[in-house]
Amino acid sequence: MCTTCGCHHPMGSKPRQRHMAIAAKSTKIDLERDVLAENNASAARLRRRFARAGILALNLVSSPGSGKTTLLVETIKALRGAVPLVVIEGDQQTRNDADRIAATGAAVWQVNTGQGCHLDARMINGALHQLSWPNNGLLLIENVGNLVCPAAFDLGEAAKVVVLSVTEGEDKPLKYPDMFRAAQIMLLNKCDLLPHLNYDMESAIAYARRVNPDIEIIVLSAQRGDGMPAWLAWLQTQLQKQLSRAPVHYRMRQEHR
Ligand SMILES: Nc1nc2c(ncn2[C@@H]2O[C@H](COP(=O)(O)OP(=O)(O)O)[C@@H](O)[C@H]2O)c(=O)[nH]1
Ligand SMILES: [Mg+2]
Repeated sequence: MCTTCGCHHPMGSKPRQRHMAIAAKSTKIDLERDVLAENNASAARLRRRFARAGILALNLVSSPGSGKTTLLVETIKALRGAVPLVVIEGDQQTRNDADRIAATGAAVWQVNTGQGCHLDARMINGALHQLSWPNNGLLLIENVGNLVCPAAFDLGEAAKVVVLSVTEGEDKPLKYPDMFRAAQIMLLNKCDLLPHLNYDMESAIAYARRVNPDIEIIVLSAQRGDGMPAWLAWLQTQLQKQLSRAPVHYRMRQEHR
């Protein structure tokens, strides 16, 4: 008898091989389920701690090069002194992005994932041991550049912010729907390049709304500054919402600052 699935097909027979393949596949699915369940539990713990401290955690996701770090640098410059904030940078290798953030004066911790294609909640927890918690402020997380795996991994964030640049083509929301479904807002970046491209912005927006009818959308240029006021206003609204969920003693501290 087959010890894996309990069938009585002879060794080496086609049905036996088919059963073995199914058994191997289900082991893989179980393992993935376990990894995600463990991550979800850690993320839920982080989310509760962020809520208690009035921290708005945002998880920035995109393909490599869409402008996440540029956006973070410009956001930090705009918020300097007004909102406590820290940054966690995720990349497979190098400290390049952390150095760009550190040059603004903001506190930052770089996580190198090596072979890993995404950040997970355990990495965020580890990074937070290296940073002071930005109570009543912002935790900005730049995920590894990749429109696939980061969609599945909750980091305890209040929202995923997907950055799509106009040089990537209109159809990315249709090709990578999980990411656009998981995001609360899409920032359509590099709009300064539109005059040089044959890019159909209406289609890009329609595709994003087809996979996620509730997604909020801001067209911007992190480099030139277009759309930045709308993005900063969105951040302020989210900060207020997060703060209104925090316990009263945190809110009072914020009001008396
Ligand atoms: N034209 C233009 N280039 C941009 C804009 N934002 C970022 N870039 C450029 O795009 C490249 C990748 O940006 P980066 O912020 O490193 O992207 P990341 O990999 O998503 O962090 C850099 O050369 C940036 O200068 C933008 O709004 N307009
Ligand atoms: Mg970057």
